[in-house]
Amino acid sequence: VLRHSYSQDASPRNLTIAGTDFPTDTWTNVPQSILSQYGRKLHIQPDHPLSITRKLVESRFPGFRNHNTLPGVVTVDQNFDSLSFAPDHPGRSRTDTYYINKDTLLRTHTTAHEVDVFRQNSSDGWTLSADVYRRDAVDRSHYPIFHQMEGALTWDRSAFHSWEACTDAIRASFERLPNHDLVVEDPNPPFHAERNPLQEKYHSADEAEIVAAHLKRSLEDMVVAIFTAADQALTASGQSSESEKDPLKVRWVEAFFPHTSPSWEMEVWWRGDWLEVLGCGVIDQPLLIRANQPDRIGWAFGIGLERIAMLLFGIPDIRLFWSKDPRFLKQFSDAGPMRRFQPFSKHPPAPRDVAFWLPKTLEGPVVAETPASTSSAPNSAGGQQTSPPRNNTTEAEAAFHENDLMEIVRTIAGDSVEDVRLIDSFTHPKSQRRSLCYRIEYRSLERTLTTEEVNGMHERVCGEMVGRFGVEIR
Ligand code: FA5
Ligand code: MG
Repeated sequence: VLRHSYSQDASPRNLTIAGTDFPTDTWTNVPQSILSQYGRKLHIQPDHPLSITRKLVESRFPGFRNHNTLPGVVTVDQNFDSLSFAPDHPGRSRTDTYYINKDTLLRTHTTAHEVDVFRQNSSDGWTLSADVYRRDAVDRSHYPIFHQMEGALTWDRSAFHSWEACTDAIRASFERLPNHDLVVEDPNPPFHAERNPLQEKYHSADEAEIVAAHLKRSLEDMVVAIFTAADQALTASGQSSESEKDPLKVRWVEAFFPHTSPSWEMEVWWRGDWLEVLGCGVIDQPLLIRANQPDRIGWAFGIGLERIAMLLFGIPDIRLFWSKDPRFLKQFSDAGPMRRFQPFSKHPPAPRDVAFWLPKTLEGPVVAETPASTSSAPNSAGGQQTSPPRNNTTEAEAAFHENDLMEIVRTIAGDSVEDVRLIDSFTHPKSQRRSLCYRIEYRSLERTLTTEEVNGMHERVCGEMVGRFGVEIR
């Protein structure tokens, strides 16, 4: 039943996106609220903090080609199949991803372009920045559209006569990297047979180890350089900075991506917590083979530009990046000097709760996320990473998924919502019915919302919950 509710809503036969018509089908779930933000290209908008951040990161990879204008509509093959995503990977699910139709979607990560870029040219390093789209939680560090930068560097193995010679060549370029004195925690072994395997079929241990060392050092150098530059600029302009309070600290955590192995995430210490800023690893060799580059070996990373920009400028709420308010935009300039964001008056929050009984048909695996924190991406599949495998059966589809509520709220309240979180859930001992209660924090960044306005939005949210999921409001 539920399966069809979105396609009924998105009833047009075609969706027009940036002037191109796409046929819709039962997979279509991209709402108008997302399409209306499509094509803003904040990462290349002059004087925008995301664009300033992008250029800072790019400047740490001299000689790399920078691709910054690839369109966001890609195929399932580009986004998943070509990257060795398993057929049942939860990232493919309609609860996590915006589908235009069963073959076409809004890219969920910049990795969607890796095979194409490598196919064109693999001998240079490159970066690629773009808007990416995910159905996700609502809070101050998550927004359904955000920006990533992909970066990659490869070496030619056929140019060397042995793995050893290739390893020597990579080591030589490794030694050209600058030394930093950053505090780095990296407690794990370079590979782990189960947790973080070497691609034994393709790579020697030495070769993969030196690629990984080059990767880690390059990324450590990037964060050191960016934060040092920001620090100097801020000190010069007499503004205090986060890093004055706390020295910059990073750590490497083992990770899993279908398109790299071994893989890691880098976390940066920020305001008393570890914040994940990027994922990376040794490129999956089948991916390079698909790109017609079987003789190359290399690394890739994917970084969240909002995460870095929030750290750099002290921007407290991810919605601000979308603001057209001059009080926000006027604070940033490509020409520098770099300045910290000065908050303008905060308007009062308006919390409203929605408590409801799930109908019998929707009981089953209620996918409720843990409360969102800044340190992880609560996209239920852990972003483009791996499982916890969710039941990907029709039953699981029919279950109420928290992201469905998130989207209803976003569609109705737009940027006037700051946070949505589960505050209570229980099962009635006799009837066995499940009850959930969510708190929705309405608050505009730009003005004070009136009580009537908030009540109006909240009534529509409750109405949609009843209409779409047949819940019973308590
Ligand atoms: C990926 O998307 C991988 N494709 C990254 C990658 C590329 C790994 C190349 C290896 C090689 P992940 O889902 O963790 O991974 O997202 C990468 C980064 O994007 C995160 O570290 C975080 O900085 C940022 N990010 C993820 N989800 C969000 C979100 N909802 N809002 C803001 N930033 C996010
Ligand atoms: Mg991640």
